[in-house]
Amino acid sequence: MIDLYYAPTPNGWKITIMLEECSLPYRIIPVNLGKGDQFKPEFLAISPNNRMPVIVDDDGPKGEKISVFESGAILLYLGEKTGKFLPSHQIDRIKVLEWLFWQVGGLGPMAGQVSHFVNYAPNFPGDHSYSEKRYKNEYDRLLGVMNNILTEREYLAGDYSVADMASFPWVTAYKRYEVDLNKFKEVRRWFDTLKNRPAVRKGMDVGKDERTFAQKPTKESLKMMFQQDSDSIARAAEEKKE
Ligand SMILES: N[C@@H](CCC(=O)N[C@@H](CS)C(=O)NCC(=O)O)C(=O)O
Repeated sequence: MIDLYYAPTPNGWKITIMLEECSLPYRIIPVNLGKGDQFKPEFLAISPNNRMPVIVDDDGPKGEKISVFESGAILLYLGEKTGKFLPSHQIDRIKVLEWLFWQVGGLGPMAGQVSHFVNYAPNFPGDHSYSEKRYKNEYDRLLGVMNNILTEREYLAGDYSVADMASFPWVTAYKRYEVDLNKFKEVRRWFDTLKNRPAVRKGMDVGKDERTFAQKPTKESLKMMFQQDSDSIARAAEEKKE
């Protein structure tokens, strides 16, 4: 059985989508980010970056228990475990890795910053307009990159793969980010295809009632998520040792 440490956010959905696509049995362990579950010693032991998602598979390599953090690493692990959505042929595999790394190093972080400036920055003093524009431009550029490649291929790396599953959740937010997806004809086609996959729908629905990004954040949750620095992380690491 796989335990998925999870909150219903785009990085979490990548993994529920893959687990559903592979029909792997899993159990959700909720991580309440606003309340600081990500800093608890038992969580830091499996997620040193204090972020979800994380999986613990009690049937890992050689039948041993293993934990994996970082959504890209989890998708690779699950692809290798099941032999699904991650080609074994080297040339096809590297195409998937290119787009998976593009997502975890580009689309995800940039869309995440758009989300920060749209959903959370208004709770902090100062003029955030340049920052918001900067990340919205980057998000727009990355959707353009996606659109270009999708004129040549049905999916990001050829066949449907973990690279598509990683990218889809970060495109779903386009309305909240005031993006007209119809401007990106091929992304629209790709998005509509994925949206209609039963496993994608099921994965996105996991923990739907616990979603918080449309709600007004509390002072406590803003502090927990956006006022961490190396000192607070050092304190959490010390508590882990005790
Ligand atoms: N690079 C990480 C990013 C994970 C991430 O940023 N997770 C967010 C939720 S979407 C989180 O756990 N945030 C907790 C916090 O900010 O304290 C991955 O791809 O797994």
